[in-house]
Amino acid sequence: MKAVVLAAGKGERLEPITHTRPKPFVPVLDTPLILRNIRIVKKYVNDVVIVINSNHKEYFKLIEGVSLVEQTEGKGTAAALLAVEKYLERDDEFLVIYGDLLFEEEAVEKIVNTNGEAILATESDDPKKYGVIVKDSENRLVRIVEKPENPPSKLINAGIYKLTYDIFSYIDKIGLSSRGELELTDAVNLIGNKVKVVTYNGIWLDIGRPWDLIEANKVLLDREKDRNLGVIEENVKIKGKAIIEDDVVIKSGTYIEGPVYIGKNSVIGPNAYIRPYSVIGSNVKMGAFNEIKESVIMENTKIPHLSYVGDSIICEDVNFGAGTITANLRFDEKEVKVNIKNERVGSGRKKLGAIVGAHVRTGINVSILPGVKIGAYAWIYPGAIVDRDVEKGEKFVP
Ligand code: TTP
Repeated sequence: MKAVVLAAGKGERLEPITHTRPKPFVPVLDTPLILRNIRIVKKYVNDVVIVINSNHKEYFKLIEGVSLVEQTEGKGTAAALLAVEKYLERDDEFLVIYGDLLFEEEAVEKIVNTNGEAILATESDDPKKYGVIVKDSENRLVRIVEKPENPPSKLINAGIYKLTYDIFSYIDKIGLSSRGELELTDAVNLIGNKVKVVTYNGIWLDIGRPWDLIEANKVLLDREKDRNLGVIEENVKIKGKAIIEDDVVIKSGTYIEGPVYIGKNSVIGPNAYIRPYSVIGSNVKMGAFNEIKESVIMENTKIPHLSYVGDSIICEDVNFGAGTITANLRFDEKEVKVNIKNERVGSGRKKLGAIVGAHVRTGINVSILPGVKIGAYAWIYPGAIVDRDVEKGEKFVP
């Protein structure tokens, strides 16, 4: 069986993280999401085909043992699937998997072991945001209702399907959705009750907005086992679970409260404070008197001294000047909102700090307010209070 991974989206909602990488390359515990997913999927299929955006070829070429197909026409999940039509055989059954999902092996196992066409469903506490699944008493699909105001159930489309070549005749019959896309769910609705609904209760998250990345890393941290492959100097306190990779050095006076992840070659301390759910990538330098909490810090970033990073995402190769502080809580303690595609969107988090794109430089004494996004390559001049989003490459002068 083949698996088709749909990974040709633009990932605009995930900016500025996607200023420098395609969405499927966001890191979960320092591994690009797509590599984790391919590793899982390959246990069940003999061929993985990834549908990619032509602008992202250089990234996907680095993945070994997969076939790449470019989506050159149309927009939407069904348009993406059409790009692989000519690579599939008429009697093939194949998996279709959205490229921005975090899931566990059981999800794939369950759908592969179901006879005929199937859709994976999972329960959500906030079904309104997703495609809600209506099924009959024999667990057959009645329909998928996109983002309903009054969800008929808590069961949502988990973005993993087993389909046959017939799907292409249904795609021929659908038109563009209200958002101007060719949607796979519209074609699956036309197949109707031949499609079995397979319920899965394991880890499931779609990583669409920046704060989803903090959540994805948290969920995986909870599942991982302790391991310590690094060098821990004297007088370091580690409380709870810590995953410390090869060649990490934790310098004296550092206090770590798990669960935390520290990627290979990173140097922490002396005298740093690493709080729960901090995920630090490889080759990161985090020097003296820094406090980090529930944040994702990507590879090659330097936070040399005197910073506070809370509930934030700091992308790769960022350099923080001394005294760069992220604020993560509003005075009124209301939900932090973030600009996503020109709209103010509630993050669902009372605590959310900054989302800082790759290669950003901040000067000394920079303060960044909650929910602010800083585009890749921006420079923030010393003493700035960053109270609005900063464009990619912008020079922000106080
Ligand atoms: P979305 O998350 O709906 O779209 P996107 O990835 O473009 O993100 P954004 O809205 O933030 O710009 O896509 C769901 C999945 O389908 C995702 O894994 C990417 C894939 N996809 C394609 O392969 N081709 C497409 O044209 C679109 C829109 C999505």
